[in-house]
Amino acid sequence: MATRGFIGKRPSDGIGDRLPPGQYLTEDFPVLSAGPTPRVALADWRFTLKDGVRPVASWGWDAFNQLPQSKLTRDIHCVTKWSKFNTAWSGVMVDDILAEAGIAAPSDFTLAHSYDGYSTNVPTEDLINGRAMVATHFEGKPISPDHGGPARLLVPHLYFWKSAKWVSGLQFTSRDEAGFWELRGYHMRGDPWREQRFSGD
Ligand SMILES: Nc1nc2c(c(=O)[nH]1)N[C@H]1C(S)=C(S)[C@@H](COP(=O)(O)O)O[C@H]1N2
Ligand SMILES: [Mo]
Repeated sequence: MATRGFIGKRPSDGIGDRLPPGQYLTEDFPVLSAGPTPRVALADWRFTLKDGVRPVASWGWDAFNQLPQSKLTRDIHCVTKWSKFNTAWSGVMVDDILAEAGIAAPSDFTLAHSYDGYSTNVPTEDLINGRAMVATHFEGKPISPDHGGPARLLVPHLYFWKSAKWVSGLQFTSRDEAGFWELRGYHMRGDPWREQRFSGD
């Protein structure tokens, strides 16, 4: 039959092929935080890049905002199963942060650290080559405190727990070290298209 090749495919309505398995689409923007929202005054804010325990570069708020600015509009996917399409962010690409620090990524593993004590590990290759940014703006406005302002990591192609809110820095590590949720059974990479929700998935 002429239609045989189409059996089993989802309709091309623009939703099915953008929604990873097990996810549903929402128009809201839920807030998911492990604890209370930390308030970080811009005067005290710093972003620090570390190679192991050694700091290699650090920026205060004004200096950080002078780095090259980029925009990313991406679909995001939370492990609690909501997805939101076309979220528009701007900030500084991890590629540009590394370039400004004058280094290439020194190891294959990265831990993102946050002002609330949260951390999450991300394979370095998921942060570079145009994949991830430290976002300061959402939909054209400064990111609200609940959603991670002043600045959050954005790794839109991985489950959203990898996008550390209130980010304070990136630390390159020689081994893959589990972060907050990864220590509690969540996946070390977290690819929504492979449903890498829990360790062992
Ligand atoms: N610092 C920090 N970052 C965090 C979290 C957190 O508790 N603390 N929660 C994570 C989880 S589980 C998700 S789903 C997203 C939620 O981001 P949102 O509140 O902007 O939707 O942030 C992630 N980043
Ligand atoms: Mo989450």
